[in-house]
Amino acid sequence: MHLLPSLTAPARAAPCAAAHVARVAVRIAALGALLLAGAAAADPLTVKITNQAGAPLANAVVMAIPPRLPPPRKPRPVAIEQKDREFLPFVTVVEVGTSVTFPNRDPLLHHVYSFSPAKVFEIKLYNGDSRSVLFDKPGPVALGCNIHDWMEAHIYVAPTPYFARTDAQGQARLNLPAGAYTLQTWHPYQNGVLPPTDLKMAGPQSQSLTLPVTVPPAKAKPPNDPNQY
Ligand SMILES: [Cu+2]
Repeated sequence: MHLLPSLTAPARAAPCAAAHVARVAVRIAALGALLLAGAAAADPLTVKITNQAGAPLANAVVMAIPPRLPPPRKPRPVAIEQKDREFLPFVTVVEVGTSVTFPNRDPLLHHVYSFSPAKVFEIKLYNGDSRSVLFDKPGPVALGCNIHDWMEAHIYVAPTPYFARTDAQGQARLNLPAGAYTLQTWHPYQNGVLPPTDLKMAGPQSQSLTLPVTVPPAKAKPPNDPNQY
């Protein structure tokens, strides 16, 4: 019996199309206001990371993990280029579920691979565009090239949509809706793991962290020989 009103409701609403349009417009306006309110509620968090010597640490990943993740959205596609026999950029952070392509901009072949538990894959000798690789598990992924031993890059697959990478000044900037988070950091050369810290966002915040790193010696990059590789 209680189904009857909802079944008859559209029939009653139908004759007055103008009123229906107005109601939809009101709903869209309300949704817009809600979205604006949501955007306004996000506050900037600046995290400055230094190494054990007090120098700014670039290429560190900063992640803020809320107790409940927001509804999943379609992550933007990401590309990691190969240019002048190097990967660009050196560190990329993506959300779980992101597809990454590895366009080869060099006039020679590369062979990209990872043996990392978060994603094992290889794209055999190729040139130009690559197929895309889905990163569906969180964690670090170290990239190499089978042909060019010195080529190195890293992807961190983050379990949250809230992340940033530190710039040359060691600063990462995130915009976070008010609430509680666990703050996690990562760097490809970190010497030990920083314990996660609790973060309460209720207005703009900044934090300073020290992440000790051990940078391995750079691998020699031979001069380009067009007759070889
Ligand atoms: Cu290569």
